[in-house]
Amino acid sequence: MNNQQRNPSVAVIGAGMSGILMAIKLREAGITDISILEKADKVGGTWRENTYPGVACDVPAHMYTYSFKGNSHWSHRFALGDEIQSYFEGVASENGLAGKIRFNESLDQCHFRGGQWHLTTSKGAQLVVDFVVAATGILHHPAYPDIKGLDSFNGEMWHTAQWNHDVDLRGKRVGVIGTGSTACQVISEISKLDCDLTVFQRTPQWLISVPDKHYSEQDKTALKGKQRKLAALSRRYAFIMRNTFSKAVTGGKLQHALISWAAKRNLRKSVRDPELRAKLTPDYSVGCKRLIISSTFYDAIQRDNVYLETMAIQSIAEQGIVTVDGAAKELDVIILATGFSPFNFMRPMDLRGRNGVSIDETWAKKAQAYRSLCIPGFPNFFLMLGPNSPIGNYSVIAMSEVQSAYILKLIELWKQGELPAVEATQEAKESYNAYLRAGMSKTAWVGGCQSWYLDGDGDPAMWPYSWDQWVKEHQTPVLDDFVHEAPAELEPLRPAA
Ligand code: N01
Repeated sequence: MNNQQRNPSVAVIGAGMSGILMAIKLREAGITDISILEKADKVGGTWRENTYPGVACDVPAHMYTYSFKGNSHWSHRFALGDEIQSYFEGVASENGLAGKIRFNESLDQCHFRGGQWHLTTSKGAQLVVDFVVAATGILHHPAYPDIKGLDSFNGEMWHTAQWNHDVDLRGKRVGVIGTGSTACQVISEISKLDCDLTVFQRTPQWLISVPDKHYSEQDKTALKGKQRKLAALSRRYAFIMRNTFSKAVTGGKLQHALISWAAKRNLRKSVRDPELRAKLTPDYSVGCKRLIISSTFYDAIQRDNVYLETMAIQSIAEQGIVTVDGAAKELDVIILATGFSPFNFMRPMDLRGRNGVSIDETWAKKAQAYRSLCIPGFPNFFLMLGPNSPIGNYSVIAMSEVQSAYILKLIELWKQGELPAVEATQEAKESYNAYLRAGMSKTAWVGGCQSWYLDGDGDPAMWPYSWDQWVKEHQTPVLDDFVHEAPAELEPLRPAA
């Protein structure tokens, strides 16, 4: 069947970084029947949600932009969250998207019937579309720690992704649980306040210090309106990140040795007190957990008003936190810097593919996809930044650009009649995941630690190969990896427009 004449209808779920990108790219490809659903009242995704003190991107800002829209306004090498939020709002608005997004409307139901997707939104609206792109993000479901008595605390408590800006931390006894990337940013910032801060560390982390350059007005002016210069700067940073951090965690022996040396030296040089240094020294390989880029955390943890508690937490009580040695730390505020549940993806949406099979059933054993974005049994459904898409310490924007181009190629194949529906075969998914598994053994993520990179089976849900390999493998869809017979259920397709 040839759908050449058809302007497919596409629903994009989420108006964060990848949803904005997908909508822009769909329009550039001449696809105009686009519905964008956004659960919140603004674009921005993670940068809208995370407003904690010190929130910043630890990927250099000049490469944390779309390739088609450099930004001369960044104030620092590692841009602050509100600047990044403004950037995404600006791009959405310049591309005329803001007025087109259905804000405060999430997707509750998404069922495949009769060759199309039937959507029901939180406002009760019904939509029928040919394609769905779930641009719902990875790290957006706050993970609450499974600590006894969590709800019994009498003071204020919140997760970093739901920062309570009404509470002034000055003069308060504050406890932070966690020492991941988020915690390091929060602790660096709030330790400057006149508060009594206790950091509860379960596992120490490796940190790399990269100076956070400040861009002067002169620097910004020199880049203003110069898209080629900005693109060159972005490429330079991307080259450095790929050939250092990303290679170090995906089998590059020399890069791993260098990064390990830098992390260990950073700890040695930054923390003079041997007792504190011992507490901060991980017992696993560098890069096993996500490398933390911070030039401020070690200073912060050594401030007089900051205490590092390494005794495991036994419970949370009305007055504060009790550690396993029976000691109780009285607190006014507890901040949960305990990360996210990365395997929920688009859920809790009620997503059902062919024959009414739900995503929960499909992913009961493991969240897997073909090329991170196609799920067998879910035709014409794409998942941006799905399972195994994260690339160690690299820009998710670059990854999403490759994915959006690939999705458009698949839609084009459908338009050309090469595919009755875009659905990866079960075999292709299995063989793709075997290929991923084969690459994991040489990565740093299997270096004997626990991290959000690992799924319930302890397998890293990451891309274990190089960036170049990622790009190369998304150049041309392999037709044999897709279903070619239109199951009865795919009929009838809508008549040509
Ligand atoms: O979360 P995490 P995050 N009792 O999962 C601890 C991105 N990011 O929000 O290591 C005690 O890394 C847990 O301890 P342990 C980035 O990709 C990017 O910090 O499991 N502690 C750990 O210390 C990053 O990797 C930027 O033993 C408990 C912490 O909580 C990802 O987000 C900025 C506990 C969780 O660390 C997630 O980072 C910030 C418990 N029961 C974040 N449960 C950028 O700059 C958990 N912990 C782009």
